[in-house]
Amino acid sequence: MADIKIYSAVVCPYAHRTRLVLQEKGIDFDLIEIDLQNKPEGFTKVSPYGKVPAITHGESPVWESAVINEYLDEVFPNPPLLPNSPIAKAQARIWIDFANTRLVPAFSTLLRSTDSQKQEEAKQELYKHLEFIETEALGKLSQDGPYWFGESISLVDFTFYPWFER
Ligand SMILES: N[C@@H](CCC(=O)N[C@@H](CS)C(=O)NCC(=O)O)C(=O)O
Repeated sequence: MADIKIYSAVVCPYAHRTRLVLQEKGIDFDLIEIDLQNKPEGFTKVSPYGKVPAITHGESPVWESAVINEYLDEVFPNPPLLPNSPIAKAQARIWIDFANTRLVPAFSTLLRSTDSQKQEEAKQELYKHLEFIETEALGKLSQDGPYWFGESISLVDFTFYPWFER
């Protein structure tokens, strides 16, 4: 039995973020697939918001994909997935926050809205965020390689990837 358990759902892009980080670090883990329509009894003990992903490390639960991923990076430092310097680390966190508070909400609104006027507004909002990424991130930070910060893959790549893939 692995020390790390991840509670995941095959359809969930947030859970994919954490699964990607576990794979990248080569961490041994047990995967527990959660049926989100029929959550198992006691699930809120490991995931108080009732959402995936959540992990347990030994007996300790951690939830929220961005928090889990930073936790894993601290506890399993190789390969490191955040830059070293405080300013670069702050930049990484700004982009992770951008994904969570801007890109993903715009994406979800576009996906879910049934009204054509609302769809159009959501599309414009999503375009605005994508253009911002293109100029402020890809145009400035990514020039030395294929990843967000150039040569090395980071938590920022794993944060955005499930939405870019979709
Ligand atoms: N902010 C959370 C979002 C997680 C989330 O929304 N997960 C969805 C599945 S993709 C979920 O578990 N939904 C079940 C529910 O809300 O009951 C994170 O980053 O981990």
